[in-house]
Amino acid sequence: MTAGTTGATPIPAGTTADPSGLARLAMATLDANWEHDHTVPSRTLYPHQWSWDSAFIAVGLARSRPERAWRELASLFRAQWADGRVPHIVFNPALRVGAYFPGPDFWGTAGADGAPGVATSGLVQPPVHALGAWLAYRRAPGPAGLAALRRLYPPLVAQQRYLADRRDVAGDGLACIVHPWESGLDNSPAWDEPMAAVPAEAAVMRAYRRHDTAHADVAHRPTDLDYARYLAIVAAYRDRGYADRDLADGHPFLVECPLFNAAFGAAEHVLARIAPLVGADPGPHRARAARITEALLRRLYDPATGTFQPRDLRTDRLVPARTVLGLMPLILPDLPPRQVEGLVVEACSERFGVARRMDRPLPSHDRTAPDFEPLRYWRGPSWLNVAWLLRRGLLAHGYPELAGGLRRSMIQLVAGAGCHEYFHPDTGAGLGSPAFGWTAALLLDLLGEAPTADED
Ligand code: 2M8
Repeated sequence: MTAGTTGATPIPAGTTADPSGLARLAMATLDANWEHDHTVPSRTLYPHQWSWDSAFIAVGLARSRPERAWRELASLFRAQWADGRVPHIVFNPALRVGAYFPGPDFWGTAGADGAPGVATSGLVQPPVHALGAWLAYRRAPGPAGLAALRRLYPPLVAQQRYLADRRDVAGDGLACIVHPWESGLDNSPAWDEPMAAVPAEAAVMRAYRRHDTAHADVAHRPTDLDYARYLAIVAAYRDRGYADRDLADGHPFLVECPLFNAAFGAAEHVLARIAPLVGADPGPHRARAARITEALLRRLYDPATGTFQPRDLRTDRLVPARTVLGLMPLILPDLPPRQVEGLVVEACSERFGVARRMDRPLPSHDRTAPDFEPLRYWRGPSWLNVAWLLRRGLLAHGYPELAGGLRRSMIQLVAGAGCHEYFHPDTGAGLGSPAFGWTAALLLDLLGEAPTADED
């Protein structure tokens, strides 16, 4: 172990502990993943454009190559559907069939009402794009950024309108997700209960060739049974033409997710800040933001645990798993003090280990849970995007020292292992793709700010 330059905690031996060396590594990763108008999350595992990846990546690009940050968001929003949904994958037509599974053939979105001219998936991902655009502008202010914000504002508003009008299946003010992929935390233990009710058999996967397991360790990825269910849910949505009418009648997966809805609310807060810059009225955004926070408190807060839990709309019950998803409402600036305190207690507990001096990185699932799996994707490993969001929440609510602890632990992970997709939550070993877009981008963002930076 060598002494680190980023604070008192040691940086594990590995790639480099030098911030300028780390920044160079991150920029080289982003450059290598740049593909004509967007950044691929990974050349091997995810060679197309992914929605929430692009939002995180734009924040890092704004620190290094601002012109690309705006192109990244513009290319994603060019694939927005007429109903306002921003697809979770935009397929690159230049890639061979089989470069990713499930590919455009399986999604079959071409004939769906309001689908764009390019091949996309029909799902969405957490709406962190307004936040991404706002932070990109803050990192690279100026006329080009302002012009880009002006162009992005209407599609960002349409994205919110889609979620509010078409995805509020329970009519309670929250948006529901119709597939675990929409949460971004695909195989989180949070989805075990709702997924168990989806009829499917692992053997179905014999008819397909999974692309992910050719590039990543099988033991680190979702199982065949998970995949069989993922495909069954896509097929159910596809068969209704990706229409959201009457979803409550039989769609196999309907969940209100705390991260997704925290992003939904945070987007309205951010749009209220963007609105005056582009000549729009911030008032409606403020009102919507307040309604979303109120709905989150009413529907997803569990006073017994002091944290937020997803609600399975098929059973109308809160899911018991205590995953990192439950901490995400901390990004809402108007979260009341009682819930803020509850979430900080949860974050600092043995389950997640946030501290001024963190001895282990933030896990994606409760470390003390029997189903905690340190190697399997979203069931334990540490991911930079959720840690970065949590850090923002801690800064927003006046916990700069805890935010500083998270920042150091994130930088240490990359210093020790490189720009990996995710990391072993005990050893910090790099897992998944070794050259991952949002890891590089968010690292650049962290390196670009003072350790005790205020929330912006
Ligand atoms: C992962 O999800 C995709 C499906 O969307 C996959 O496993 O193939 C998730 O980590 C998701 O959050 C991420 O956006 C995507 C691309 O990085 O990969």
